[in-house]
Amino acid sequence: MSNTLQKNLNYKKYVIDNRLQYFKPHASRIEKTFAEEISFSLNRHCKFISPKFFYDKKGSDLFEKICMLPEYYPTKTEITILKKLQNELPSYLDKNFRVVELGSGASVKTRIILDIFSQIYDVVEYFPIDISEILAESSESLLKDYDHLHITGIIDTYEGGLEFLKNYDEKKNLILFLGSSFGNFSPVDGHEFLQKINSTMKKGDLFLIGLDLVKDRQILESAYDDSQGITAEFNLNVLSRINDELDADFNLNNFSHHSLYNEHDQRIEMYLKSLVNQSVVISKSDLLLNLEKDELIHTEYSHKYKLSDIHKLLDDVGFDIKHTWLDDKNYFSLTLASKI
Ligand code: AVI
Repeated sequence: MSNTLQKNLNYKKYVIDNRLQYFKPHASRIEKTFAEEISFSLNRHCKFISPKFFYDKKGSDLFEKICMLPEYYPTKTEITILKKLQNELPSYLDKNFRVVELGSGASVKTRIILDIFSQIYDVVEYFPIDISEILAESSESLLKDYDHLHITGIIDTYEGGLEFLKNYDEKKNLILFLGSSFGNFSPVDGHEFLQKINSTMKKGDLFLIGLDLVKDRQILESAYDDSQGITAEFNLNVLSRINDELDADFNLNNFSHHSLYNEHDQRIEMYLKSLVNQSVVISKSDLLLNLEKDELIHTEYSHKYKLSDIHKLLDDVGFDIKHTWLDDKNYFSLTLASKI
């Protein structure tokens, strides 16, 4: 294991036991605070709230519920494809791979990959990268179930974690980016992020990305506006979070969940719609927000792809596509790629 001076300077290492260690940046990087980002994004003509703010504890729990909804096909479908990989992925792996996951999982999906690795290797190494301390919780639950698992958690942004991984050692990495989380980036940010992943990879490393596919409007729209109203609750929860953390007075009854499929841009768009003319104070952002009846606050894009889009996205940043797996209905895709 390399321990370059730079790594020692930037990260503090926490060794829990011989199977579990974490790296955490020493000082938080100079990033805009939640209050500053909200002040910027709601103080403009086209108001928006970044989807990264959905995931406080309540938002993360609601997202888990969404994944189990009958209308929300992506999680279930990706799991069926991952199960198919049980026979096929090993042929792409040689003796020396570890699993790196962007977003930490103790979920079914991570476990399917760890099961595959457990068949091939005596010791399985797993590097989850996640900004949230949930990483610690999920790591412990995995260690209970996998005797030969060793976890190195990187509690940092994806970009920070990828930088950490770069030149870490000679062992090959299989980098997972599942769940079509990539679809929540804008096209420009997504391209930059793929470049970052590609530049982190050594020759021989592999990248497995899960992406949602273009399909019938009605299937897409009901996945993002379910009959139990969980997606609506998830969307509105970001306003509760702003109330709690930024000392604001959003009245949630004055907003509704609004989502639609924009066929031209191949994406679900989610908004919070103001139901009345209203003013909201966000104290910690120093903002008095005036909203007109029917005005929209944009909260999320969820892009959907054609296979040709996926190939272009990956080609453009210098990936060599090894294989794309689909489910029987062609709802979702998993693509394995290496660095050229
Ligand atoms: C996390 N991300 C991939 C989800 C999606 O489908 O875009 C977030 C989500 N938003 C509403 N439902 C699920």
